[in-house]
Amino acid sequence: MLNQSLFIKACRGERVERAPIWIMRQAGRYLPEYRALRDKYDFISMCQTPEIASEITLQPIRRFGMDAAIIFSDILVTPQALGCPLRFQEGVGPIFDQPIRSEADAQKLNSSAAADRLDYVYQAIRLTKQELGSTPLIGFAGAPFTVAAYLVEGRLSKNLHTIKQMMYQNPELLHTIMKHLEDVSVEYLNRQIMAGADAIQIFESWAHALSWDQFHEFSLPYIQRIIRKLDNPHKVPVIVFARGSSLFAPSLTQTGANVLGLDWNCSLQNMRESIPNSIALQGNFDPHLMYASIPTIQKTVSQTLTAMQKHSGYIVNLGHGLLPDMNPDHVAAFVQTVQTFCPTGQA
Ligand code: 1CP
Repeated sequence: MLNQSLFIKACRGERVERAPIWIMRQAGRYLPEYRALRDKYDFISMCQTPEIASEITLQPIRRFGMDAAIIFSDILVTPQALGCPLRFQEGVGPIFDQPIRSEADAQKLNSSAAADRLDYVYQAIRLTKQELGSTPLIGFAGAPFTVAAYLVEGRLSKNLHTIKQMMYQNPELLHTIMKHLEDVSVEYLNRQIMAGADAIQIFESWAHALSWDQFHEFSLPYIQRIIRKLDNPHKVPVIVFARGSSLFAPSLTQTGANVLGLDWNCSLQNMRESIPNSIALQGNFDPHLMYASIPTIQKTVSQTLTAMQKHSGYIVNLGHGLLPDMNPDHVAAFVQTVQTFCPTGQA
């Protein structure tokens, strides 16, 4: 356990010399060293080969020295472990050729021993921990609704037409599917913690597509139950990231999460004032800031850090992930500005 690292201390709301930083999708296609590996292997093979997954996890840490690493994998490995064939198509993204849309489809989901089929992730965590030294490693899973969105739609869908239809026409079926995802996620996260993950993050990347009532029926209780059922002997911090956090953050404080990951729509300061200090905050720069000039990045980051310096429990991140066409030099400037930040008057 890396209790004294900046990141873990900030997750616990303890005072730190400076805010720690890591970035969603820090391992990925914007890095030439990732693309070099990707030219040789398909995405799923990279996830399923512990040595490669570990190497990709370490790439951004070597290049930029972020204050935490996140294990290279994908949220869609859980339905794959439930028996749903998954493939990634260039230019399209993840595809389930047999989406789950009926009771008969749902009966094929097999959650017993599903977490065992994800052993390659635990192995990747063990390997990565040996290399990381004092940098903490984050494990993760998708929240059941976000994962179900891909599993029911079959592929990335902008308006979630099919799963929303299911919500109104056959909500019991959706709950059945999501219950399988809940069960495998609990076991999967427990096993990641056992393998050495120092923190875990639950991604509810599609929460913003839900109405208030739908969020409280199809998202919140699942996240709540997953966190409650974790067997977390060393109390590794639990981060919940939701797009739509600007609306749903007050409810998300009821999940038992130690940290809330905020999207870029909300004011960090307003959130800090309304969310109890026992919960740390993570975020929430607009990812597109990476397209700005380096001086603009430096100025924007410094302004936020200045405004947040009186608060403990703050972890710098983007409000969503890095995109493939982002310039690594701008990412470097972002990380460096955070790590060398010196508030005015305290130089
Ligand atoms: O072609 C390639 O090389 C694959 C691109 C890629 C990468 C690098 C995908 C496909 N997934 C990942 C890695 C990944 N995905 C990580 C690794 C760790 C890191 O952050 O560095 C993580 C945590 C994820 C999680 C993930 N996958 C989410 C939740 C976070 C988010 O971005 O909202 C989601 C929704 C996915 C699904 C997914 N995986 C990949 C794609 C193209 C998609 C669809 C994305 C979309 O719907 O827009």
